[in-house]
Amino acid sequence: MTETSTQIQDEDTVRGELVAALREAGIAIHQPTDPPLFTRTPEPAMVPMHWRWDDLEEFLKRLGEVVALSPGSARRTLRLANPGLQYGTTPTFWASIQYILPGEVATAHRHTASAFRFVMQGTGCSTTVEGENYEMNEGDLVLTPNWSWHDHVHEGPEPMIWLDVLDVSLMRSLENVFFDPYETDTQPVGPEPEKSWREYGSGLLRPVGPAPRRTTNPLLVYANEQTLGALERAKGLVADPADDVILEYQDPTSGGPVLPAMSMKAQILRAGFDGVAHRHSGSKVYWVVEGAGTMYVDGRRFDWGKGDFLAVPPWATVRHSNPHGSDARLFRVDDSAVLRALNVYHEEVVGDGATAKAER
Ligand code: GTQ
Ligand code: FE2
Repeated sequence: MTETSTQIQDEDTVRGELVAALREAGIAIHQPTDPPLFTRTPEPAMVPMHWRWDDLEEFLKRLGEVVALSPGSARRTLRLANPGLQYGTTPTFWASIQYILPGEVATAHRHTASAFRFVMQGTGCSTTVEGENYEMNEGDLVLTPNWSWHDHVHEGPEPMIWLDVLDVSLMRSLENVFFDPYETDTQPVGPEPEKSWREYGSGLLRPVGPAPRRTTNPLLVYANEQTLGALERAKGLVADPADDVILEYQDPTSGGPVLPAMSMKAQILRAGFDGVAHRHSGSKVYWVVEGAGTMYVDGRRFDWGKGDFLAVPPWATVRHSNPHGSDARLFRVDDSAVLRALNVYHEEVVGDGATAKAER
């Protein structure tokens, strides 16, 4: 053995003893075998995913036959699980598809995770949020802000299907999951139906009085027809090179995101649109409301159609195209709101012509 290798061996032994002593004391030091803590750019465990409507619809029917909604049980849902993660659809969200049959009641409870419902199919179900009752019509976005009591009652003739997204992955990583069941199956409905919508739903006019200084969004429902109208108007603006026609649902009192950790967008990719590649901080989930198209995620190709879901990992490069003859419409939720609140949101165009679209 040469002198150098003896020294190294001694160093390894001494270092090993130190590491063991430190571990006993609840202390770590960087080890050459550790995975890097500071990667130059994010290296997400989350993987891009595509769930096709044909498969989901089949599973929903089977779920309806096999899983009963017994009183006190939570919800009947298909959870979109990301195989790269131990939990959730993205590091921030669990997206689920809820299936409720005529006559069923999804009983009242509240939790620290904020949630929303985006109605996919059906009619005749309503949700009550803190005593305000809202019909759930196709294309409506209905909020369940954190810690608000909520229950869903289905009085329509057909099964009802909607997308639920909760920021429960984030709550879980912060270890701030709280949950309360309500004392009865449903909560009483107050004297002013759809109160928040009657007060704030126009987005243009509001109840009189001093400007509200609020930290929470007072509006609980975003009706489909208003979204469609807004998108139609936005078609007259200059197209976004990456996203074509895109609008964010807003808190009408602040212009901020609809929920603290969730930014929702409505988007149209017009027939023939071919976007530039871009990426931004944070993860997102898409639902295809209408039409078909192609999404390239870090070079992987996903040909999507009506009813499909896609999940995009943080910082993945996305390129949209719609090579078809009719417009496609997407609903999306992303966690840019969290990253903006922490001043770490960044977005950029990727590849040729990647210039100053960056925002810090
Ligand atoms: O409808 O309240 O998909 O509490 C997951 C948790 C839906 C709900 C989910 C929930 C709900
Ligand atoms: Fe809930």
